[in-house]
Formats: sequence, C-alpha cells, structure tokens
Amino acid sequence: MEQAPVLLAGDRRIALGGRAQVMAILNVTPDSFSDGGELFAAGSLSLDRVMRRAEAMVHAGADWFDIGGESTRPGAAQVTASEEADRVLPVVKALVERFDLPVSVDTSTPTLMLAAAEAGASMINDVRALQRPGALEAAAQTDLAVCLMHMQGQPGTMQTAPSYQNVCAEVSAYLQARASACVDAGIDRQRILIDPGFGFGKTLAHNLSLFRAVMDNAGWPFPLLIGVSRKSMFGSILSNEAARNDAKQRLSASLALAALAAYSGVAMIRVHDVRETRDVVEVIEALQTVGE
Ligand code: 7PJ
Repeated sequence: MEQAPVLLAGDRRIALGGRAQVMAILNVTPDSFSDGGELFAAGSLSLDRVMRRAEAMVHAGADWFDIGGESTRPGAAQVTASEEADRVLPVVKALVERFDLPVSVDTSTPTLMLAAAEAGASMINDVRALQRPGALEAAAQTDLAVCLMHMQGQPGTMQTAPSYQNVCAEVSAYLQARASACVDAGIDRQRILIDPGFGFGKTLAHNLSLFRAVMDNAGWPFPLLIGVSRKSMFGSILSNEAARNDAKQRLSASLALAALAAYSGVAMIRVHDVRETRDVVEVIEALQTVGE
C-alpha cells in the first residue's frame, strides 16, 4: 500500500493529503509590495505589531507562519545577511515561544537557515531553491523541511524578458533537479516541498500555463506549495481598475486560484488573507470528503 504523504519538519510530522494548509505571510521588510512596511513604526520593525498581526492570523486559522526579511520585489533594496537576520530572528524566536504553529523562514542565506533552525523554526522556504553557495549544506545540517521554489533570473531583473521553450517542462525539471541535489546532500525526501514560483521570471502566459499544470496534477514529483496571493498576474488579468493598481484589491482573484489549488491537492497555500483562504480550503475539503 502507498504510504500516506507526510512532511517532516524539525520534530514535527505533518500529515499531508487532507485539507490544504494555510501559510500566513508575515513580511518583516519595510518595502513589501503588498503589505509594505505595515509592521514598522518610526522606521524600525515593531515586534509588538508583528505579534499582534500573528495572533490575529492564528485566530483566523493559519496553519503556518512564513517570515521573510528580504524583499524580492523588483527594484527592492538589497539586504545584508546581518540586516536580514536582525529582522527575522527575533520574530522567529517570539513566534515559537508564543504559538504552537510551525514557522517557515523565507530566506536564501545559509547562516540565517542555521540560526533559524536553532531558534525553533520548522521550514526553510527558499525562492532560490538552495542555490546560494553553502545553502544546500546548511539546510542539510538542519532537520527542517525545505520548500524549493523556481525562479528564472534574479529578482531585480527577472520580469524584463522571461523566456522558456516549454515553461511547465522546464520548471518541473528544475525542481526535480534541485530536489535530487537535496536528497544527495542527505535531506530526507519527506522534508521536501516544491513551488513553481508564480511571478518569478514569468509572463502572465507562463503563470497561467503553470497553474494549469498544477490543476492537471501533471506528475509533480513532490508535494506542492503555491503562492499567488495578491500577485501582479491578477493586475494584468482583471478589468477592475482598483485591482489592477492595488495589490490589496486582489482578494477575490487570489481566492479563486486558492480554491482551484486546494481542489487540485496542493499541500500548502501561502497567503496574506488568512481567514478568507481558510474558509475556502474548508469548503473544498468538505467537497472532497463527502460520503458517496
Ligand atoms: C513566494 C515566496 C512564492 C514561495 C514570495 C510575494 C513575493 N515563497 N516568497 N512561493 N513569493 N515559496 O509574496 O508576492 O510564490 S515573496
């Protein structure tokens, strides 16, 4: 019999295959495109504001936190490893102390991966799929789960001229190769999630083709994490002027894809709007578990 899918994340064993997990985005950057700087007061990060936001997210039904200290928005200022760690680590420590939710750290920085593990984090979420020198080795030294995301190019320039022969085949092959590198480095297969990286070096057509491949469950080699919340692809699709110009006006669009992703069996959905997404995934779960 096939084993029930599970995600190993530190000392947690998280059952997959049921309701899609809701990962709550907590950006601790001053310049995020969708919730830029709200957690800052007088120019510096307010731990108090972060914890109040986190508490609201727990009440709203979050299953995970995802903490990011580097903005990957095109044109965002580069952050040094020590600035990134100064933003992220106090938050990870405070969240682990206060809540029972697993904490993911959105980073490509090997020293921060190790420090986050030490601080009690459960997952490394790397938009560069552990390609920075030392990142694979750092992740392998921990027992955290890893999310490997596909990106073409670098954040500053990735949207200039994205180009693929066959976007789905290329993204899938890349993620398979990065997962194999992880397994070769000693990372248990059950610690790995993969993510097509919506909006990271992709045109609207690329994003839509990839999402169709998610819906078709087209032989993805590992459980999927999906991040489409408030992304600019919706700005290009929608006729609604407000949503075209303002990321916060893209809730319904984000929920439409959250529903389809959940119905397609993705393991985790990374979102800003926790309550609304949790409602969606619970309805989908009811639909999928109803008796004959
Ligand atoms: C993603 C992410 C995503 C994963 C960001 C934003 C930009 N990590 N970090 N997947 N996006 N795994 O939230 O719009 O799509 S930052």
